[in-house]
Order: sequence, then C-alpha cells, then structure tokens
Amino acid sequence: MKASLIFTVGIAAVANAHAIAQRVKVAGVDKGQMVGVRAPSDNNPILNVQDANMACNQNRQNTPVDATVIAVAAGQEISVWWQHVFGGPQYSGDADNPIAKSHKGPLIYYLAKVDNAAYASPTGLQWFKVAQDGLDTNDGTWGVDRMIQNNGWHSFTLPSCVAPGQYLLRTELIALHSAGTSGQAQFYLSCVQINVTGSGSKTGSTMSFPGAYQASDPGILISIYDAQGNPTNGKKPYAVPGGNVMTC
Ligand SMILES: *[C@@H]1O[C@H](CO)[C@@H](O)[C@H](O)[C@H]1NC(C)=O
Ligand SMILES: [Cu+2]
Repeated sequence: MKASLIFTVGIAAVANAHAIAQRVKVAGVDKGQMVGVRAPSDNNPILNVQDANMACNQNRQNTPVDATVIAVAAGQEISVWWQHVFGGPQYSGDADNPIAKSHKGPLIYYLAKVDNAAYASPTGLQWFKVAQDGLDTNDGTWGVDRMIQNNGWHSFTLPSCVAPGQYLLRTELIALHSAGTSGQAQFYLSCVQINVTGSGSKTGSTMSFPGAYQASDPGILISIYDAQGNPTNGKKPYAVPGGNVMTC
C-alpha cells in the first residue's frame, strides 16, 4: 500500500516535469523571448504520433502570430532554448528546469519550405531533417542531457547547402522514459519562422507531420533501460526517428 502510494506520487511528479522551446539564438545572437517562435500554450507533450498538431504544436500562445521571420545564413549555428514553463523555471530552485532529468531522448530539427514563414499554415507541409542529437554510445548520454547541461540551450549547425528562402523550423525533443509502452513516448515541439540566405541549392528527402512517425518505430517504442535500470539503452545505437539527416 505504502509502496504503491509512493510510486503513484512519483509518476505524477514526472508527468508534470515537461518543457517548452521558446527562444532562439542565431550565431550566438539572442533574438528574444518568443520572437519568431510558434510555441504551444502549455508544456504538455503530444503522445499520439498521428496528432494533427505534430507539425508545429497547438500554437495558441502565439496568437496572433508573431510576424518576425528570423534571418539565418546557411552554415550558421542555431540555438533553441528549452525551459520547464514559459520564461524559465516554474518556481525558485525548480529541479525540473529545463526539463526533468528522467526525460532522456533525442533532439531533432526539420525544415519545411514555405512562401511566407510568418503566416504559413503548418498543415500539409513537406519536412526534411537538418540535424539531430540522439544517444552517445560512448557514455550513454542523450541530446536531452546535453541540453540540460547547457541550461536549456541546444544548438545545431544549419547545413551550408540549404537552399535560400523562407522555412518553418520544427524543433523537437522526444522524452523516452516511458516509451517501453506504446503511445507513451512524449513529443515536445515548437516551430521557428526563418529566412535562410546563402548560395545553397539543396533540401533533403521530405516527409509529412503527422505521418513521418509510427508508434511502432524502433526509436519511439523502446525501453531505454539496461539490466541495472540505467537509461542508457545499454549504450547500443539508438535509431532517431524521421530517417537520415540531409547531406550536402
Ligand atoms: C529573406 O532574405 C532575403 C535576402 O536577404 C531578403 O531579400 C528578403 O526580404 C528576406 N525575407 C524576409 C521575409 O525576411
Ligand atoms: Cu514530462
């Protein structure tokens, strides 16, 4: 009785220890809180890979749409800031900021070409993967661990060959702590409105959201715990969902 009560309380605490991507830097320059970002209205994850909001989330926080389109040169570094709630920690000393340490998993970045990034609907777009940070099989650490270590910031380099133009950038974190049960991987995501410059000419092979992920994908239905209960996937390779990163 007592043990099951503790178990229940523990699960409840974990269930609330979510996060929101809400701020962007380009080449180290901070663009400001919620500038050019389409974030969800709360920090709850999507659980159903077929959810209609799998492209850019619910986006109620950003109504009306913030019309800023962030300039990025292909080849520059983009950094995204994750925090437990809007603005930062939920309360002083929040141990679950930027996200609960239990929430191991990858961070993934996709682009979709649009005519007008400020106003484009996220429905029906074609996305290609530009970067990912999954499991380091040397030490069993995840993209989420690197994000936490960097106070909620996580960075990637926009491939130098990406064709110029306006895009929505889909920035995603998948929490796998309960993913051994189908439908329990947690998808956190926001979109960023960007305008890519440069002389590139490439995009990657495209996919739809929803559609790109299946509940049974090896990177989505997975127990990440080894025999000792460590969340390291036994330091075996982890297949990040959504296929390969584009190549230049
Ligand atoms: C995107 O960048 C190009 C090249 O600098 C510029 O001409 C265009 O006005 C920009 N568009 C937006 C929406 O910022
Ligand atoms: Cu959570």
